[in-house]
Amino acid sequence: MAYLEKADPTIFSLIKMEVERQDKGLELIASENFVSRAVLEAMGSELTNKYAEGYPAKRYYGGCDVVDQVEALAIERAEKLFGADHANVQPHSGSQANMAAFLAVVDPGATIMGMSLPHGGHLTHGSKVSASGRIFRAVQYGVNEETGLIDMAEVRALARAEKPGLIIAGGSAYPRKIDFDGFRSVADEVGAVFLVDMAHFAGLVAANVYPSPVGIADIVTSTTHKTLRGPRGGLILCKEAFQKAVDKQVFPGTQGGPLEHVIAAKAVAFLEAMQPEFTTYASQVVTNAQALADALKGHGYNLVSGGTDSHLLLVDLRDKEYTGKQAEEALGAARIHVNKNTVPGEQRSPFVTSGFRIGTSALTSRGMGVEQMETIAGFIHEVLKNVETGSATENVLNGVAGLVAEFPLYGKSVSV
Ligand code: DSN
Repeated sequence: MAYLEKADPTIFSLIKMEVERQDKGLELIASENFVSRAVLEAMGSELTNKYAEGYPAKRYYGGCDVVDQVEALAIERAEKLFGADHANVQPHSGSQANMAAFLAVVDPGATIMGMSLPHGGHLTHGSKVSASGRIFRAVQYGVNEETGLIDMAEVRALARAEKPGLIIAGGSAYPRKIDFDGFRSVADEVGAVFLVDMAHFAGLVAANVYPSPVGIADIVTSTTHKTLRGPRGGLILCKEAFQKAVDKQVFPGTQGGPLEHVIAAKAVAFLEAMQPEFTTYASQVVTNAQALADALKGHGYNLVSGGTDSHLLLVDLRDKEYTGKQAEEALGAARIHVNKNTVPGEQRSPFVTSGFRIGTSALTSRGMGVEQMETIAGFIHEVLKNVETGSATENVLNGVAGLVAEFPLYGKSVSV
C-alpha cells in the first residue's frame, strides 16, 4: 500500500491499526471471516473503474467486453458450486439481495412470513425497523422457547392463518439445521413462494457439510463473506422460472451499476470454495463449533437448542447475573470478539440482551482446531467469572497473545 501511505497517511494508518486489531484478537463474530489474499487483490483491482449497468452482453455502456467475461465467470461458478439453475452475482449486500428477491415475487403490501429477529431471524425478513417490515405486511414465526428449535407445526399454522405470498427461512442466529422440505411443504400448501436466506451457512452448503436449500427453495439469497469466505457482498440463486424477475429486480429494480471488482472477488471465492481444501475447512468449522459448544457447556453455560449443527452457537445468559452487553465488553477487553445477541423469550433490549453469539469461521481460517477451541472456552469462562471488573486477567491476555502468535492472520493457515 505504498501509494496509499503517501497519499493519505491517516487512512493508511487506520487500515494498519485495523489489521493489527484483527491479527491480535480472537475473532468469534459468527458473521465474519478472513478472505484470501487472492480475494483481496481482486477487490482492490482496477475493475472498480468500470460502469456496467445491465448484464453480460446486455449493458448500457460500451467497453464492457472484459467485465462481461468476469461477471459471466462469476455466474457460471456460482451456479456450478451450488447446483443452481441461475445466479445473480450483482447484489451489493445480503439485504439488497433480499429486497430484490422479495420484490421479484411479491408486490408492496403483500404478506410475507419470516423468522423474527429476537428468535434468530434477520432484520430484512420483516422486522418493523427494516424496509422489509414497512413495504410488506410481515408476519413472523419464532422458535419454541423450551427447545430453541423452529416448530414446524407453528410455522404451518401461521401460514394457514395468514396466507403469505412469500415464506422465508434462514437467519442470523439459528444454530441448527433447518427443515427445508418441511418449509417447502408449508409453502406449497398455502401457495407461497419459498425463499431461503443462507447468508450464514452458504460456505457450509458449498462444502456439503450443511443441507442445501438449492432445488428445494424457489429462491436462495446469500451474502458471500460469512462462511463462504468471499468479499463483502450478496448473491441470489433461483430456479429458472424466477430468473427474469430476479434479474429485473436487482437491476434496474433496486440497484444501479454493479461492483465489478467485487464480482471478480466473488468469482475467486467461488473457485476457492470448489477446492477440496475448502471442504476440509468447512468441516473443521463445524467440528470447532461443536467442540466450543461442548467445552462451554462443560464450564456451565447454557446454549440455545443445546448445541449447534453449524458454525455458530448462542450462549443463553438468563441464568447468570450479567447481560450479553457486559459479556461482549468484558470479552472484548480480553481481545475475544463476540456479539451480544437476543435469545428466544428475550426480556431485555437488543442493546443489552441476555446472550451472546459465537462463530468459528474466522478462527478456523487461521488454522485453529479443537484444541484451541477448548483453550478459548477456558479463556471465555475466566473472563466471565470476573465479568463485573470489565477487564481481563493477565493470564487470559497472555493466553490470547500466545494463541494469535501461533496462528498469525495471513500466516500458514488453510485459507490464506
Ligand atoms: N448482521 C449480520 C450478522 O451478524 O449476522 C447479518 O446481516
